[in-house]
Amino acid sequence: MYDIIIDSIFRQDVIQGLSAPEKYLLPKYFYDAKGDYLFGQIMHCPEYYLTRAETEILRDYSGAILQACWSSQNPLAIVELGAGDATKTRYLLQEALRLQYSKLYIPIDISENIIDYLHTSLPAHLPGMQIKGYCGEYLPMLAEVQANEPARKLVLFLGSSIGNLLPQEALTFCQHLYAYLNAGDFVLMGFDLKKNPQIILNAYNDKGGLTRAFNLNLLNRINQELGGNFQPDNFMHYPVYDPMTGACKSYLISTCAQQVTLDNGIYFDFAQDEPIYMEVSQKYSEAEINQMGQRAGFKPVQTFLDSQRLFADVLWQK
Ligand code: AVJ
Repeated sequence: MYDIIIDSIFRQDVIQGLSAPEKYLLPKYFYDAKGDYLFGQIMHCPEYYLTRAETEILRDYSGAILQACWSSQNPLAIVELGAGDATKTRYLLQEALRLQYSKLYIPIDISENIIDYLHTSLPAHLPGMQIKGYCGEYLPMLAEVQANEPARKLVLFLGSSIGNLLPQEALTFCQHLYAYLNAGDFVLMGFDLKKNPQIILNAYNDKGGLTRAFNLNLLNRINQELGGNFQPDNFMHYPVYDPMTGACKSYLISTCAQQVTLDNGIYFDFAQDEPIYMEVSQKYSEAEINQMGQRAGFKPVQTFLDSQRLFADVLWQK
């Protein structure tokens, strides 16, 4: 009879990426259990300034952000795309409770683990806040939230997650986001700013080797889940930053000619010094951010910067 082989999306994406003339892997696959752990370590390492800068913004300006969204008409639901452990968001949610501006938090995350974790861990920190997690891809889940929850929305997209898209793709994402929202809804989006290029490069090349391990972990994940035989030691972590375009790109470079196979017999040949494009972490100027918001149709409300002007949380309204 027939062998019915149902490939996982992960397998399909890996095969597609490693068969392409310019090899690539998708950064969303960094985040297995080990990847989540390593990213948590990266967020605390001395070179990775992004998390500290945005935490400062939310700690200092949550009140101002919420005041700018205030309306007497109807209550606000706070929706978050890619909630993670919501450490930074807690400042905003606690302030929203204190001001009685919102008592509904809707985290959207691709990880079931994250959603379960938020449902169990958050209530103790946020008495009176209702938490309704949605598990899935950002925009389909946002459509579902829009169908189920009539409240006005403040949609959070923090941490420079938008940076994993190239500027053109980011604009398209913002246009889609705009289309899914109702007139009057708000978006608070986190952008990493262009700055001294060495500071940026160091953030993706930490001395402790966490970012290196984070990238190599995706090869380990392919070994574990797809029966691959990658030898991570045969790949070199190589981040580059282009101060003109603002693109910080990470590559893994094959240090020798080698072949890697998956458990289904599919194989990939690597030439010596051939790169795998792993991730872009795009940086923006304030002017570029404003232009993107406007092109997507949003009205700029206010920009919030940390004291060192490393990072921007930008509030837009539809
Ligand atoms: C989670 C996409 C914001 O690009 O800065 C950190 C991921 N990669 N170090 C970023 C990441 C390497 C991070 N984002």
